[in-house]
Amino acid sequence: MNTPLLYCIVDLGYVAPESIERVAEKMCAGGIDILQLRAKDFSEESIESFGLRLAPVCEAAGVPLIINDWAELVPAVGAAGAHVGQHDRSVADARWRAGDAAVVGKSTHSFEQAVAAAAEGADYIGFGPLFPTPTKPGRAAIGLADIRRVHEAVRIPIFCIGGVKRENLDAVLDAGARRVVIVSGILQAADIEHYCRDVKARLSTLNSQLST
Ligand code: TZP
Ligand code: MG
Repeated sequence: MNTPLLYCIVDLGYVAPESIERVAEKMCAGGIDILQLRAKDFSEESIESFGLRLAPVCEAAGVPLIINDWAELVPAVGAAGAHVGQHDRSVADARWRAGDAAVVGKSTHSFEQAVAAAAEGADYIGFGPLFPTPTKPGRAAIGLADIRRVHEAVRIPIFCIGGVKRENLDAVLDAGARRVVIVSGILQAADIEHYCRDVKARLSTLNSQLST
């Protein structure tokens, strides 16, 4: 992957089905690097049709499309890859279903899970939730304390996730994060494009300082 920094999710818990392209277009215009389709409680057929609608938007913007949970839909949708959770199928199984060239990411909720996901062959990990979040109800927040340690131990891209907003971004970056996933902060923003552009600019500035 080409140094992705801002990972966004079209989450059907926040976005009405008829609005998914419009929301994805705004995110892409705001400079996001990866887009995930997350549609809990929808049928496989619905998710395939959502994916087929998002694929051309992502393709036009050069943004990889990742399908949450449904690795087997990656070839039909023409998506770039799939994302699995701790209780989903393995990275290898997801890759087998999604295709050899597919990107496979994994959610992790602790230092140990992060190290294990990298050893399992994940292409990237989500690490969190850092803060309590209504997007993942009932999942305990892990806080910021392990972010730096995870970045020292894990060499694949690490996307810090869970309750990250523009307002707390500095605290998350000060704790050692370099990349983030933001869901509700972006989907509930009055101006999605501007919000994404703002967060992306801060991530780009930080990462260019770190690499020089
Ligand atoms: N995995 C860990 S936290 C989370 C997921 C999918 C939700 C992140 O959403 P938000 O709204 O940015 O807290
Ligand atoms: Mg899952």
